[in-house]
Amino acid sequence: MIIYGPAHADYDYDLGPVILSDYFHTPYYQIVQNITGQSTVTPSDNNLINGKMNFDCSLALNGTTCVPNAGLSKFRFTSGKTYRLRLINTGAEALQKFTIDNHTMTVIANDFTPIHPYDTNVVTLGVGQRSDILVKAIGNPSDAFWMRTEISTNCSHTNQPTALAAIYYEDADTFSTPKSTATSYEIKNCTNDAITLTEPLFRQSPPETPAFTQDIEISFQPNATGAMVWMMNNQSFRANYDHPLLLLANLGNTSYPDDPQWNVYNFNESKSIRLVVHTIDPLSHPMHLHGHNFWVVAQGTGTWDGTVTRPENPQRRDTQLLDVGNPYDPASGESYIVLDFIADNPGVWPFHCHVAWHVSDGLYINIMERPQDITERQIPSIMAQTCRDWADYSGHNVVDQIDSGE
Ligand SMILES: [Cu+2]
Repeated sequence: MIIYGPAHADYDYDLGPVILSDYFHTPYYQIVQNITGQSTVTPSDNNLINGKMNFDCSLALNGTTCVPNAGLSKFRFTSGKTYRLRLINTGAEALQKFTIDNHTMTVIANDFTPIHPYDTNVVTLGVGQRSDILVKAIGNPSDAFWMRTEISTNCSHTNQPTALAAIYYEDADTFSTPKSTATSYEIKNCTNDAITLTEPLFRQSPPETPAFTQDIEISFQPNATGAMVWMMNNQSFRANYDHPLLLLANLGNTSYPDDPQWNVYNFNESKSIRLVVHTIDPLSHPMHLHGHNFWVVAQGTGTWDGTVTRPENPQRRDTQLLDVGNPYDPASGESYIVLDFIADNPGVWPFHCHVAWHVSDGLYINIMERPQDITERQIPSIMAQTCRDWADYSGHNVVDQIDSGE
C-alpha cells in the first residue's frame, strides 16, 4: 500500500516500491524448525530486487525449491528526469546496502517520516526498514546501469549477497547487459546512517527527562532447558495463543506473575518512555516498535553517557538498527540505541527484533501502555469472534507451536 502524502522534495516520476529481500530455497517452516533453540545459522541462498534475480540451481541443496533464470527487474529512466524510489527491506535476515552505479541518491524519508534531504552513495536498510530516495537521471539517453543491493556479510549470513536490476535509459537496448561498475563504499559497522544526518522535516522534541526509563539488555544464551534463545533482560518471550494480552488487559487483568515468558513491561500511566537497548553480542538487530514512531536520541558503542543527539528534533522512525557488540571487550564492547516515545497510544505493543529467526527465538517484549485506558476501549466484536473460533479449533486440534509464536 502506498500512502501519497504531500511531497517536500521535487521529482518527476514515482517508481513505487522497490522491494529488497534475501531469499531462501528451504521453506520457512522448515528453517524455523531447524533454528529454534539452536545456535546454528541458515544463510540465505539469494538476494532479490522486486522478487527477481538469476540463480544457478546446480548450487541449490537437494530437496529444496529452485527456479533458474528468473530474470532481473528492469527500470526505465529518461535522461534529465528525477525519480522517487520507495525502498523496502522485506527480507528475513539480511542487512541490505543499496546502490545505483554512477548515480547519487537523495534520502527524503525514513520509515515514512519525511527528513531534510541528504545525499549518499549507499542506503542501509535493516529488515523492516523503508527509505524513500530521489535519483536524478544524469546519464545519456543510450545508457544502461546496474541497480544493486548487497547483503552485508559482516552483519548477515548469505551464500549469494548480490542482487541486480537493470536501469535502461530511453534509447538503450533493453535486451543489453549494463556494463557499469559498482559504487564502492566503506562498510564500517551494522548501523544506519549517523543520526546527525537524518533530521525530520517536521520538528518534534522529546521531553528532556522521560517519565520512565527502561534498561534492556539483549543476549543469546541457554534457557532453563538448555535451548539457545534470545533474551531481553535474561528472559526469552514465548506467546500463549490461548491468552491474548490485549484482551486480558481490556478485562482489567494486567499482571501475570506465573508467566514471565510473556515478557510484559507494564509502564502504567507513564506519559513518556525511554528504552535504553544494549548488547555485547556480535549480531546486529533491527529493533521495531509497534504503535509509535520513536525518537532515536542516541546510538553508539560503549556505555551511553546521557548525551542526546539534536535534542530539539531527533531522528524519528519505527525501526532502528542496533549495531553488533564485541564480546571480547567486556569493558567497552557494548553497542546501544536509546529510543524515546510519548505514551499517547494505549495498548499492548510489541517491541522486537525484525530478524525472523531472532523473534522466533524470543527477542520480543510487550509494552503495556496506559492499561487504565485499555479497559475503557471497545474491542471490535470481530476480534471476540476470532477468539471463539480459536478456542473451538484449539479444543479439537493439537497446536504445534514451533517457536516463540510472535
Ligand atoms: Cu535480532
